[in-house]
Amino acid sequence: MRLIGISDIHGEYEKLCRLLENISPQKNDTIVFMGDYIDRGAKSREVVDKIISMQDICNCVYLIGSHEYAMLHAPNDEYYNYLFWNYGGDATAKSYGSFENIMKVHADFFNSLKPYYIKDNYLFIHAGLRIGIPLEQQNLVDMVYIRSEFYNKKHNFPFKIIFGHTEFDKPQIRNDKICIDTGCGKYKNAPLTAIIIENSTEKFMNSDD
Ligand SMILES: [Mn+2]
Repeated sequence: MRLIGISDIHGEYEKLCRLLENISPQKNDTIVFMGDYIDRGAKSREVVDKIISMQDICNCVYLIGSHEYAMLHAPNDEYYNYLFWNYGGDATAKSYGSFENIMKVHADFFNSLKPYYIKDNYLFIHAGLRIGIPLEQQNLVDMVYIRSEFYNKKHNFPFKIIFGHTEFDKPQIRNDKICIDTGCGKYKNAPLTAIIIENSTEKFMNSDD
């Protein structure tokens, strides 16, 4: 029984497939997909189809990322419309044939994404939490967009927080949090990294392993 986190795939279907092959998920494993499935890379639609299909193999949880948040709000909000089209959304529209097709094809998926997932003493989330505010009062925009105000400070939530959103050249491991975004989709040769938790031990695997 492994608890696995994967974040920030960004349309990089081949890297996702290689990483999943390396992980070789089994029936009792749980994979928490931590958002930013779309944008930048060429195969957003294939990425979403692939992660949905993983439900046939193991337990899957799907969280919302900043790029899904921007896509969902783009039609009715000028600011998120700007963010979507200026941070790789053109690749997603192309992958689905058009912007409108994204929700025609995968509305059930995009409307079902969760803000976070708690298992044992771990909390998985796309970007982080606003420190000093109780979990139940957190704002979704913070949970998908927050950066240094979260990752540069110690928090006292009763969880180790596994997050992505801000890319580093390797996983960032602190006592209270771990970032696993290694720049997949943003940099050509950057790998996609997973955290694998088994028997209270945290390991990392990536698409180049
Ligand atoms: Mn991202």
